[in-house]
Amino acid sequence: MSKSTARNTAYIALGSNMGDREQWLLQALDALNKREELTITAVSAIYETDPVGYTEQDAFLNMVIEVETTYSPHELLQQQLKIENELGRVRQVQWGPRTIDLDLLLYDNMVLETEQLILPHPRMMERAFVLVPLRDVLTENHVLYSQVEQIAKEALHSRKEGITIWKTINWLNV
Ligand code: PH2
Ligand code: MG
Ligand code: MG
Repeated sequence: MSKSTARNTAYIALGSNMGDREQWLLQALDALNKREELTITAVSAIYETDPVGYTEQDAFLNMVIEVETTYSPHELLQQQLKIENELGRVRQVQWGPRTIDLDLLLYDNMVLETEQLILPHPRMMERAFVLVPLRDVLTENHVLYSQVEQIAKEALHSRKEGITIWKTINWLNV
């Protein structure tokens, strides 16, 4: 099947705070993009962010990507979990250190609540470490765009949230 038949747009947040954090992010991008059913269409900058929730852990690198995919939301979630496992993630402490975390934020404008998956991601609007990179890639016609834009701008410029731009990558060159 040709990748160009992909029709759905999804946004995935990535985070890492163990080992070579950038390598984990890049390996996850690579693993996702290798799949026929998915194409990465936009990549945010990489941000370094203070840990939220469980704060006795190292700083994270966070980013968000936009993908076009023929996977259903649940299929996409399964693929994300598979990649987390392939990249050696061990779940120890809830919200604790992790090599790589992939969270499905948005899938088109879908609103969904099942046992495995809630869309939009239930905590995303409270998490500046998600909204700041999401603002880099979210299309302006998305229903959440102006809200995301406003919260993200405030969070980045106030510097209260401990979020700094760490690196911009050109996805086509990595
Ligand atoms: N992820 C968490 C908990 N806390 N803090 C930051 N800064 N970045 C994260 O990705 C993160 C977190 C649970 O997934
Ligand atoms: Mg997470
Ligand atoms: Mg997760």
